[in-house]
Amino acid sequence: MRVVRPRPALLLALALLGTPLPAWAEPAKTDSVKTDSVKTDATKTGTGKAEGTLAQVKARGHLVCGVSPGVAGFSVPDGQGHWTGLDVDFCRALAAAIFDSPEAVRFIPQSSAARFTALQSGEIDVLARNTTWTLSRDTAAMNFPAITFYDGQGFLVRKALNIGAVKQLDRATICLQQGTTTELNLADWFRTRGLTYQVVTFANSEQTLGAYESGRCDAYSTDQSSLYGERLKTAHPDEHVILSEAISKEPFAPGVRQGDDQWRDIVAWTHYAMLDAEEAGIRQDNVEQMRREAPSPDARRILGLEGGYGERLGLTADWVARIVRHVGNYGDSFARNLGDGTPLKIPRGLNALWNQGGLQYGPPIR
Ligand SMILES: N[C@@H](CCC(=O)N[C@@H](CS)C(=O)NCC(=O)O)C(=O)O
Repeated sequence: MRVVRPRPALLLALALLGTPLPAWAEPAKTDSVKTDSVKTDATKTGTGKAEGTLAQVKARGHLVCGVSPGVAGFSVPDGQGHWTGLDVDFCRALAAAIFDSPEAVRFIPQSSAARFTALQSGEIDVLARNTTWTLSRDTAAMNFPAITFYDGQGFLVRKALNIGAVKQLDRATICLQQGTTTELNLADWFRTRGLTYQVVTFANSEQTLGAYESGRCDAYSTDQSSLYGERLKTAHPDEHVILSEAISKEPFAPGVRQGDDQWRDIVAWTHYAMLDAEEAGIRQDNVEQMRREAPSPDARRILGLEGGYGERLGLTADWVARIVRHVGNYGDSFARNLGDGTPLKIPRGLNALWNQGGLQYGPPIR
């Protein structure tokens, strides 16, 4: 089995210093069972202050958000350094709730391998980076307050290969990104079925896609939501297809440091507020009208006309109105970044609201 595994300089430096690598950063041994276990001693020593993130953010005057360097629909910078995407919107929503400004946020791109260290070290306040919530990441390194996107691992293949099912990739060479859940799921899936494969891993998606396109691999595997954008980046998107099968659960959640309950609540309820606003019919294009016209008791609580729920989070009464005014509800953000009106055209699927056949369910604001 050929395994090519370029190592980022940081990991190399840590290795040279004899520092134990966090397990998510360790090279996967594709010829033996590997779990995504995380060594707590290596990850609980971060210098980031666990307490008082909200106070730190307020004192600084802006939020610092770790995002993916470039995953279409989730976090993409334009030529002027302006970021857009579902993960970006989530951070803008936090900034809107805290500062009444979606611009009061600085985005710091994070590689797959370095993202958790950035959170632990205090470099970022929140990690919103197509990051899968797993038990080992949760217990060792961070907390995952809410699932902002339900995904699964998929495969991009050339149409010419005539492959309709993942099992037809037996003995194939597969390109993927190191430091991800992707390589662990792949090992499980193939092993369980007695199938074999070769894996070639890279430090970022640009290299991974480049290798796939140059014919070095038969398939490119990562989260299905990322593959929508990766396919469009190829020279001839029509020559590639994303297999419909997903081989894993990839619940994306923002990450925060352990030990700061207030910040964890703010991050969780920012997502729930966007869901509850959607469920109550409060959208970016009608939020002012909803605030003027006496809406339902539920909408009055959400919009801060009654109750003072925002203050309980350390925010203001109108925190949800701020979020929806500046960023929109969850459906607004999904439509703008991923939906039918975008080149990606990702179906709402599991990310529809619970009362529309999906899994997105905001607990009540009351
Ligand atoms: N959801 C998976 C994969 C996340 C991930 O890192 N995906 C890659 C592949 S699309 C990525 O974001 N790459 C962007 C880059 O490094 O430029 C995880 O949390 O491990």
